[in-house]
Amino acid sequence: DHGFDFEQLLESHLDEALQPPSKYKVVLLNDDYTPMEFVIEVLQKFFSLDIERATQLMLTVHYEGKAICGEFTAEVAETKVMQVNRYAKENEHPLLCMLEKI
Ligand code: TYC
Repeated sequence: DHGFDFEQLLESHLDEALQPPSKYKVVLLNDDYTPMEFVIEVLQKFFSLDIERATQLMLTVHYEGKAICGEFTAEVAETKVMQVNRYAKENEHPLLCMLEKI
């Protein structure tokens, strides 16, 4: 019939609600100018890494070109990317952070 299928609509909404929220990787990119100390500071400040982990991750980016800082829900990931890129700009460094959908 041409009646609206409420049962199917309800079922699809319930299915959707059961899905885990989509996740994003936050990726940090290398450049030739940002001081290593500044990158370490950023990783401690915005990703709650201790100084050893922050240094290791900075060196991975430095030698490999990029590295994943963490996996977050869309909203948290977008906020971290904005915070890092704004903080780098404020301090006049070319450091860039990006989102990668998983
Ligand atoms: N390559 C930079 C340098 O030699 C350091 C650096 C590391 C820059 C990581 C950005 O995401 C970065 N000073």
